[in-house]
Amino acid sequence: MKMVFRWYGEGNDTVTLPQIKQIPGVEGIVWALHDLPAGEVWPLDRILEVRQLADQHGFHIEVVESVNIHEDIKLGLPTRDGYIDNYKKTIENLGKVGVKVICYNFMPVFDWIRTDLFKELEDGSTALFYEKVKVDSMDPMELVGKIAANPDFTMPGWEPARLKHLSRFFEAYKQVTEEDLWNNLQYFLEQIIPVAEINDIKMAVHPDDPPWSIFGLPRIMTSQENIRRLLKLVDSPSNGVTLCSGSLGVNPNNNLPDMVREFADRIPFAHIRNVRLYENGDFIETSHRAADGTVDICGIVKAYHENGFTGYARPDHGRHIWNEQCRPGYGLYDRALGIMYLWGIWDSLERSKQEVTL
Ligand code: CS2
Ligand code: MN
Repeated sequence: MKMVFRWYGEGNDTVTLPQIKQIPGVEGIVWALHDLPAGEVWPLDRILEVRQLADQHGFHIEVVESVNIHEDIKLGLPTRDGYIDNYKKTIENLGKVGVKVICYNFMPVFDWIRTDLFKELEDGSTALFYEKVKVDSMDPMELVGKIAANPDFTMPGWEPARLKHLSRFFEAYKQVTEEDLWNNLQYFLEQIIPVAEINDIKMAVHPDDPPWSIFGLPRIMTSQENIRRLLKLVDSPSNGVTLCSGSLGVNPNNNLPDMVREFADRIPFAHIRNVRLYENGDFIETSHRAADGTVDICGIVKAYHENGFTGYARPDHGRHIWNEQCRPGYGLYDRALGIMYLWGIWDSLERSKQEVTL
């Protein structure tokens, strides 16, 4: 397990590289050129700047999250071919600096969605929270209206450029079924996977968060069965998955340790985090400790260990603790605690293995 840590870049993150350096066992940063809109080619000189900065602190930049997919590709519009060509050029440029994994998602319009960014937990810390009934009853046009009334409205993790076009997107997706989305994903993968192979890069799709349809939009990266289908769309080691325990884990039917076992050799990147699911379908993000949430973190790490996992892993989100002011879900403290918990499980499993073989 190669530990990495997401970093949003100089001036764009409250966490600094010297701070990350002091978290045990972190070898690389997970990065992106966040200012570039989806669909543009990532220029080599910009990529090299990141490498130089990371080099100064002894970090590798082998994992990128995300190279976002232009909406026209997901919609299957005729204009998609130009954007796919750009994507291929970005893969080539990333290959030149030694990038090994590109995480991306195939969610229409929205990336992750929550109803509260700072919901208080029993201990006074805060975390990202999802109130099911609120999202289920929300009219997406209400959101469009809110954005129109307040041009400064943003959502963390969302590209402002996309927010401006919400109503157009909702209109366009009315025609797109789940099967259409599958076809559009296949079309995209058939073109880019050969380029990824040549450049020694593994593409790793991130599951949908939450893993069900919202606002009537289709969502397909939601379950074990669907990940199995994804891997068969193009049967290549370069077509893989970012197995995110927090995203998939809010559906109690998703058995994460089982997924790790089944997909082991197609998981180049693991996101490991915990959530607490309530009976009414609400959920809140918790510390990584298994007892704090409903995701079987110990079982997941054990499954990775048993399968000799040599891919990259990151703690994904954390709570906001000790009054840290940070990007929602991306503080330093709780993610660092999460890493120590993951190492704790991992190292003790390693030790037991050594004792057995001695
Ligand atoms: C994050 C995602 O919510 C999460 O679990 O890891 O926002 C992730 O960065 C993107 O979906 C990747 O494209
Ligand atoms: Mn994730």
